[in-house]
Amino acid sequence: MSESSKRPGEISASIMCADISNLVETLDILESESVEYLHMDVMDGHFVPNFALGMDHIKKIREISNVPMDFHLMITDPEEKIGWFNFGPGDCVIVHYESTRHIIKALEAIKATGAKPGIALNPGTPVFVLDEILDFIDIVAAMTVNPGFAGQQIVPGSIDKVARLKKYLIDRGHPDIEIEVDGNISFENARLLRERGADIFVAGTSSVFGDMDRHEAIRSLREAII
Ligand code: S6P
Ligand code: MG
Repeated sequence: MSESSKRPGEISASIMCADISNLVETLDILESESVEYLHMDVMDGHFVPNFALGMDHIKKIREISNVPMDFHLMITDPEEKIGWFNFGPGDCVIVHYESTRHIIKALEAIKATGAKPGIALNPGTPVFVLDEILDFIDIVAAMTVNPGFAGQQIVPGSIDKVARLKKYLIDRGHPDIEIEVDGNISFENARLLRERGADIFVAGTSSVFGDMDRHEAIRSLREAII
């Protein structure tokens, strides 16, 4: 990637990893540090073997924070559930390629809300599945762990996959599509992924919600993704 074509790296803080007993304080810190997105993991216990962030929880967080939301829907047949949420301009809404037989329908339903549509690829899903949907997306989220849980180790090969994804998007005439990376985005992995073309970094237990002071961790992650 040439330096001139580089967009600023952005942070999407994984709310599933935040300590619920200090949530208001944490949301204030994220806003004061100008974190670009709140990463909202939604899990249905079917597409992934876990549950996360229900509708009431999301609604409450919207009332407390002005930071735009980056929804990661790990749910089966998302096209049937887009209307459950209150998505709008400024938000990103990412659905999994593997979660539906009607992926274009899901992406069109997201677009109609005014949010940016995105597609997530599991570590085992090849980049070429994007061939027919490039005109329908603003973001590709490359999962760097198998979705379902925080605190996992990066899947080997996913750093190289981001380099291949970046080249693929440029070769197909879509350099404008942003690349998000999600899973074990440590300061070091963030730096390596930035070099390979990632734009949006999901910050969980490996960085912003680790042991370091929250402000210091956000600033260190920013330095890694310049
Ligand atoms: C995992 C989920 C992620 C995690 C995040 C956790 O299914 O999609 O967004 O919340 O990756 O980060 P970490 O640093 O604990 O892996
Ligand atoms: Mg996620």
